[in-house]
Amino acid sequence: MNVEKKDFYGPGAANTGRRSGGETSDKWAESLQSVFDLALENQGPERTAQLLNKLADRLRASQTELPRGFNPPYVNTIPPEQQPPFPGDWQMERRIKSYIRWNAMAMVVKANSTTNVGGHISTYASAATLYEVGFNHFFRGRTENFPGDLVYFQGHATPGMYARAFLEGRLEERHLQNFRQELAEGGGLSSYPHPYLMPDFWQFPTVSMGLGPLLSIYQARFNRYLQARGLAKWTEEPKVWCFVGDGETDEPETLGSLTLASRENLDNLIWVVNCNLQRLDGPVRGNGKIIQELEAAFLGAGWNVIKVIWGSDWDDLLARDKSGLLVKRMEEAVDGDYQKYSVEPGSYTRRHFFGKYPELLELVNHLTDDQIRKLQRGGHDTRKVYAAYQAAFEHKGRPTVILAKTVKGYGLGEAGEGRNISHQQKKMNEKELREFRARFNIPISDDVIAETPFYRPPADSPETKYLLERRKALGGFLPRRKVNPGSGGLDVPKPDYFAEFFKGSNTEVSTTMAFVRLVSVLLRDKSLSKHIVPIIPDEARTFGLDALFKDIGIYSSKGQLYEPVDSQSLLYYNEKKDGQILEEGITEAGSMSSFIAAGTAYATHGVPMIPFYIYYSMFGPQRVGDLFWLAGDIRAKGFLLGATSGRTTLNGEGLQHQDGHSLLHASTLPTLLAYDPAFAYEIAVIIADGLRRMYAEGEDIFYYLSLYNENYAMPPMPAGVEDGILKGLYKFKAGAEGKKHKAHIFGSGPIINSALKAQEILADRYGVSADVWSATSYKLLRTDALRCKRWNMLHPTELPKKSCVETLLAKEQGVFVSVSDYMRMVPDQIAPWVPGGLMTLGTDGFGRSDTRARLRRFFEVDTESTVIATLYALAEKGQIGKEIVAKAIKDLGVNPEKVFPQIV
Ligand SMILES: Cc1ncc(C[n+]2csc(CCOP(=O)(O)OP(=O)(O)O)c2C)c(N)n1
Ligand SMILES: [Mg+2]
Repeated sequence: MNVEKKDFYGPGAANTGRRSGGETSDKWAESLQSVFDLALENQGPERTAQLLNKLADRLRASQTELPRGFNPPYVNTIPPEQQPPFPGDWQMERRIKSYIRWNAMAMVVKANSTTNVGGHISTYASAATLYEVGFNHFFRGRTENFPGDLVYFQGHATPGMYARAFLEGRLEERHLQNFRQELAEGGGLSSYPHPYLMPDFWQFPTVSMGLGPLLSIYQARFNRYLQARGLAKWTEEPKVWCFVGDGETDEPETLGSLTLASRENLDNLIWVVNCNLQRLDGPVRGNGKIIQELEAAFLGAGWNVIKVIWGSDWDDLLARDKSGLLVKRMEEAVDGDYQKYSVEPGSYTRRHFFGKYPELLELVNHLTDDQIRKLQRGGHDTRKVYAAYQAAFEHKGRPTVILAKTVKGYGLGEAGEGRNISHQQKKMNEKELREFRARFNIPISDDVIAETPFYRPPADSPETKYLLERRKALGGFLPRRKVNPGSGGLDVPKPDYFAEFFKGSNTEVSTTMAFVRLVSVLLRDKSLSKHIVPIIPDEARTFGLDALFKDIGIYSSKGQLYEPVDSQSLLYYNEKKDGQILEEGITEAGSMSSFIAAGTAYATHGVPMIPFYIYYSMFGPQRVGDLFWLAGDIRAKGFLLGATSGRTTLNGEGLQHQDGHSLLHASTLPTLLAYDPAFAYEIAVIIADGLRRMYAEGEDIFYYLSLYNENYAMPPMPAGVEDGILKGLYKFKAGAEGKKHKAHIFGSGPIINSALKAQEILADRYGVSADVWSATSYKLLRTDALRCKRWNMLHPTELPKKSCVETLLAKEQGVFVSVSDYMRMVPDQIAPWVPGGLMTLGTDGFGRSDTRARLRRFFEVDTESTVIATLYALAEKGQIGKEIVAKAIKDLGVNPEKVFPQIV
């Protein structure tokens, strides 16, 4: 063809219509079409697709933009001829599934007949086949040499998981009766997957949407990391399965890390997106098609995509549709239409779906309306789902997503099948129950049906035998969480191992530097070293962790395929296949997910791992608080290090970086021990004890430490303060003797230096002896005080218990002041138990970029403000005159009319 290339293919050619319109173009189209048909006939579809791709490459080479958004057709990815034979007993599995459906529904209906504790019927109803094919054929349980496949169940599908465990004999009727009534006598079943509440059952919390999918990616990658470091205890690699709602994919966390999974070739990861086309309020994409949208996103991200849209009943129709009109109609209809078809009778679908083209009406002429209504969606067809799972299981090189089309509330009929109210449906009347029973053939008699009794086939029934045999063949029950006895029993270093930190140093260092030094010491410990997982979101150089790059390397499944630009330097960027550092790039959510995967390895893999996740403290719970909460639920262990802490210690960075509130967030987390250490030895004492409690004693807790970037000399550890450091408060330096007045200043982090300088001024100029205390944890002090107070309230006639704060301060005279780089509410937590009350200074309000000195004056946490506050506290108690305070304000150069940093 002698075409003037530039002219023909040139930009805008199509728009200008040059050589593209009229008869000529029709002829071109016709001849291309006939070549295409010939290729299809002789070479088959796959080969034709390859040829088309090659041609497209040539077009691309001429710098022509190809049409984008090219989506494969709206049909199953696996054609019927490639479907493997189904290895199970299809009828048997259907009966088992029906019983589970019934019990899952009954559990919710029962719970809501006497209480209003809620529950969901329609999510599991739509997903039953997706789960049952997994349970009967794919999900492998934990055995001696195999940790079990790691399955993230959709949170709202829990009734189905409990109902299955009931059939398996793992749960009894009394458990099901108490679904969502955990505080009932004898206990109950938690609403959703919560390892904290059901530690022998649930492994992964998923109900906060988006977090399960995100975690599953990092879990699959962490499995590879364990393997690369020689710590995995398996002969065959486990799969990570994650069940996701189609509505859930709107959460940015769900799709946010897809490319990590493909980049890392995570073919150990399988997602199943239950595309029931609905979320809570209505359709997910009423005006579009969620499956096509997701397919494009996953394909673009490099995943293997398997669509399971149509059930087997459609195979014949599609085979007979030679013109492609049926596929065209399938693509025209939007999800809102498909939702309607699931609700209306077959006559409606005949008229509105097939009826659009006379040829299609003819295609379904042989079907009754009822048969049309029953044309199944792929996600409800055991054989189609099996084929997809099998292909996903065997796929090599990429993660797989299965996009399965289902009907929300499948089987509920008028009670909520495919309706917009489906998600909230919790009750069913007798008529609806009868219909459900008939549809799924449940052997329950008329006289009891109104009570929605549970149904479990007898132990010697073929169904129970089949179900148990399948689980046995697959290695045991699931979900199941198991902590091997002794998995906490690591040989952790005794506190004296950290002697160098107790000695103090005249060299000025920050607590961050002290921590980095401590980690490098731990990394030299023979027995502990291999368990350590340093995690960092692209801030290693900020915190000085780059010192570890060379020694332990950065984990990379591909090793290092290039010569690093800084290869000549000592701290070069050293990526290794068995690297130990997880350098996550700029993703706090991803880093937290790695923290959680590592911090739960003691349970998921029976290998205790010790994550040290160090990050910009401002981007901790404020940024990814829901993952912090989840870390508690999942019983993750490890250390979170909020570096560059403090609203004034991190100077220069301003409002969005300077953190003065993470410790408040930390106070909301029930199993988190939160510390605000001032000195290197405090860090060593806390981490040594954390290692002991979590990894030797096996406690399911985790730690947060604020770390700062201000350098100062680290003092030696005073004798006998370890207990105080761990409990939250100890006297660091007593005030001068022989002064007229007495005061106590609690200091935390580097701001303790304001207290220490104030101590001198108060003694020298105002006759006040001020003891300086290091307050390492207001959270722990408060919890202890609350525990005592509550006990005293409930045991009013017994000898009252005294909290740690009360005991420590009982004999102290004078006033109490606190100063820290955090909001006042942090120390305020213990105010009710401080004799005479607590005068608090803190950094309430938005940060500013400026020097530390100016910032500390602005927020009133500097030396001068501490002196003034102490004098004022004394004046308030009438121990000194108010004019002394006024004079001090003047003498110390503080402007009493300066702005109040807190806004509202
Ligand atoms: C982060 C978060 N936001 C909101 C909810 C409340 N919620 C629970 S289920 C649901 C709808 C779920 O729709 P979809 O993901 O499509 O799941 P389906 O039940 O349809 O399978 C919503 C909004 C939640 N659990 N988590
Ligand atoms: Mg949905």
